[in-house]
Amino acid sequence: MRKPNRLILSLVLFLAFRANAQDSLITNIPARKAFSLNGQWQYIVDPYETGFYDYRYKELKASNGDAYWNTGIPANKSEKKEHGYIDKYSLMVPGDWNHQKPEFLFYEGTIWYKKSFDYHKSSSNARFFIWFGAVNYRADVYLNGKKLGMHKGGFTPFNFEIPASLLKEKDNFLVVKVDNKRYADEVPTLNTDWWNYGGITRDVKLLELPQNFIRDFVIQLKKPEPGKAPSITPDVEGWVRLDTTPQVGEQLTIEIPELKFKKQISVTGAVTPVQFRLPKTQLWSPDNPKCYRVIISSSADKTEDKIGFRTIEAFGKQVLLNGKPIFMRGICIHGEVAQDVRRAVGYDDARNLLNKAKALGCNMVRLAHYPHDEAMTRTADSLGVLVWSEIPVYWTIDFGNPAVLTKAKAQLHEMINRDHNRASIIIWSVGNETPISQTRTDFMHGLITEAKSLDQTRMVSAALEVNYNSGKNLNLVDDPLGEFVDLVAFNEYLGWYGGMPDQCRTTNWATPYNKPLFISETGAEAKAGFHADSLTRFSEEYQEWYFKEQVAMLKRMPDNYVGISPWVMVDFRSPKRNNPIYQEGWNRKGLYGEKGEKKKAFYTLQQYYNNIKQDTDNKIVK
Ligand code: GCB
Repeated sequence: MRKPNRLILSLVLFLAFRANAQDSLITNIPARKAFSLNGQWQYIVDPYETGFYDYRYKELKASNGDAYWNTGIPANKSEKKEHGYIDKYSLMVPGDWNHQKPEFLFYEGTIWYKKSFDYHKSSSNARFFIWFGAVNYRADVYLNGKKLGMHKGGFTPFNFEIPASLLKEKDNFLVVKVDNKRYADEVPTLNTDWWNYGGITRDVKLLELPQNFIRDFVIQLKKPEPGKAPSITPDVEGWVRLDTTPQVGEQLTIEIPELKFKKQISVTGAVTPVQFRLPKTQLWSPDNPKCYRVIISSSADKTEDKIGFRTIEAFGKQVLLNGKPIFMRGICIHGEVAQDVRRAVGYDDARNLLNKAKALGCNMVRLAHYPHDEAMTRTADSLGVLVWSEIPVYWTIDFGNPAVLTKAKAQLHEMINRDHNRASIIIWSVGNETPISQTRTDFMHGLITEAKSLDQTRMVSAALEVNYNSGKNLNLVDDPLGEFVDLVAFNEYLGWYGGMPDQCRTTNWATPYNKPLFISETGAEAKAGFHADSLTRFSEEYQEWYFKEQVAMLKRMPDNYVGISPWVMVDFRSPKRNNPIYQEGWNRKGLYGEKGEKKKAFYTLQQYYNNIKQDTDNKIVK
């Protein structure tokens, strides 16, 4: 047989993971030696955008001394300065601003952050980047009076290159204008059921990299043969992206020391497809979250990651992990630490949240409704928790606006690129409860197609709409998006929104799509510690009854029912929830209260999951 030529091979390889030429994200940051810019930053609150615009509402000129990206220190005692940065006004980075000062609890608007730093370059031939884990929502970044760039999207990483000549040894003046005002044509839009925490909410780092560094790479098990388990010597494929087009003859080396594996690959362009067979390998799964150290090196650069190898697919009515059916015992999680009323960030928060899910008996989490901190997905890898990761295309986005689709796609790219080596992530979700119309379906279909073109090794889904009472006692999940997703997922609140929990006794669920069916939300509110009879809303007894009725109903789910992630793990802040006695600005659907108290319904769900776990021995039992 003739060998396929390299071009054809490359095209085939690119089908599983597409490297997009426009994507500029530098990934795998935790492995990079970087200069941390975390810590105290000085700030100016600027609700009127005074430091950004002149009175005619045009962006100020860089030369304008009143621009807040310029120093506020007067050159002499006569110079008029109406802004400045001092320690008295400081905020911790990373961290939302809302929890740091009482006066910021409900603030939405602009805050200017400023950090001064010295920097000693290790090499005279290096390139420099500033990298942000996330800034909510819009970030305008300036160094020493020069604009480096602007980014929108509150939950994904981004980076800007710093011209080497701009970076000084002493007293660099870094300013970030952070604006978290909500707009109808942004993603998310004006209306969400969570608090819009503002600020530089994740890590900030300065990266010093070689000229032709390794920007991004994918090393994953190949898309599975339909319905088949990977062999014990599984096939890997992916790509490595060098920053610029490399020299002829350049080689890449991929090593997995624990497997005594080493392979050299000739670079074929800025993006080099990678394909090889591993030696005998332990597959990653919740029961055995085995990750291997993978080292990638080029002549100029070297990086490494801890990667788990597994396959995942929707096959007929089932979801197969490493070729075997799994049932997802999930829970939805917001990226919030309720006890401290703040955004979650870093490994301690990630471990605490994921251990709460494990205590419930979960093997899966739905990270709602936006990409969580990278520490979360990395911790999920190491703890063996399956992950649904989502972009904040939530409710009523401006679906008819092509610019909004572009913004949503940008966030989709950043989410997938950051985490495409995480074994824990099995589902990319392109949105939540988007009301059906042709315009919305076209928009969402566009996102699904984009997600699949970037990564064909995972499932793509979204929380779909339900057609209530479409037959006698039958609720049908027949949202037209069902045709395009791999996993048909829906949210239902039978017994909380409309009716009482005993409605579950006569309700049945189905989907016309011959695909696995997942309940991505269900839940009822209860204020922790409030006890009454089970007919009393907001009592722990009501919530417990709700879950008991749900569990009984789940026993009658059709045979394509593959899992559930109830809403929600912990009570969370929401400005929409204003019952003055039970809510006080909190959505109380948590199975844990805001202080971490376990509500009665926690034990109902835990029991359900324990029973499933005991019964599930490589077969699906509801
Ligand atoms: C939903 C949303 C979720 C809300 C929840 C609720 O369907 O997806 O973001 O918080 O319902 O509590 O109403």
